[in-house]
Amino acid sequence: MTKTMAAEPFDYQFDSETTALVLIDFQRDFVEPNGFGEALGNDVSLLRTSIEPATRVLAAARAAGMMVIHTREGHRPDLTDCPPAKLTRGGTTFIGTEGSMGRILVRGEKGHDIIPELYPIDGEPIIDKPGKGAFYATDLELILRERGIRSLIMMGVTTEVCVQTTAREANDRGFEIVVLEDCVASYFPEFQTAALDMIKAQGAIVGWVSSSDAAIAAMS
Ligand code: C5J
Repeated sequence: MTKTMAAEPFDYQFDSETTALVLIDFQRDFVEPNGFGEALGNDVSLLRTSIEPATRVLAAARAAGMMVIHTREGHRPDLTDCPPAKLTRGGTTFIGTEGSMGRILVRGEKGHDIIPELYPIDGEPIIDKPGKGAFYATDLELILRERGIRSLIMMGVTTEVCVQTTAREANDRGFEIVVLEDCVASYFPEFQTAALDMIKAQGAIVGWVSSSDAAIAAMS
């Protein structure tokens, strides 16, 4: 059944059978104190505002029987999948070093895992990605095509990095995307605004921008 979500630049129509909710990188390393985000000098409280609305959307999507997919950014313990250029960014090295939640952005470590508030349940695929985009060097596209998914409702952190990169990758592959503005967050308020503006500009050149309340109303 076709559903309508209030969105910008115009209402978005979708079918919950062919739509997946995608949660990008809600990992401890990004949103909890003492993780990678804070090690880079960021204020993680700016990201934490997205958690509460995201939990409500996640509950609504699960209740509606929609496909739910989670992603995590991180690397193999030997860091063979981490390009040297990424390893040394920011003027110093953090990835792979010991943090308060284990080795930073390394798969299997506590800090790499998803926050308890939004933790996956059985049947929800987790995509482990080495890059910013969730399509690069992963099986996300295969999983979506096998399920007949055509539209992605997106939440996660950070808006202008992994969320926007994934939105652009999805758009180029022919998927429609809707980003929920209060369920995505950035360490930089000006980047949050700019990234959302870029997505919906020029008649939804990348996709649509909506909100948790509008998404929940449409899913119910
Ligand atoms: C970053 C992300 N910001 N998930 N990752 O390095 O946006």
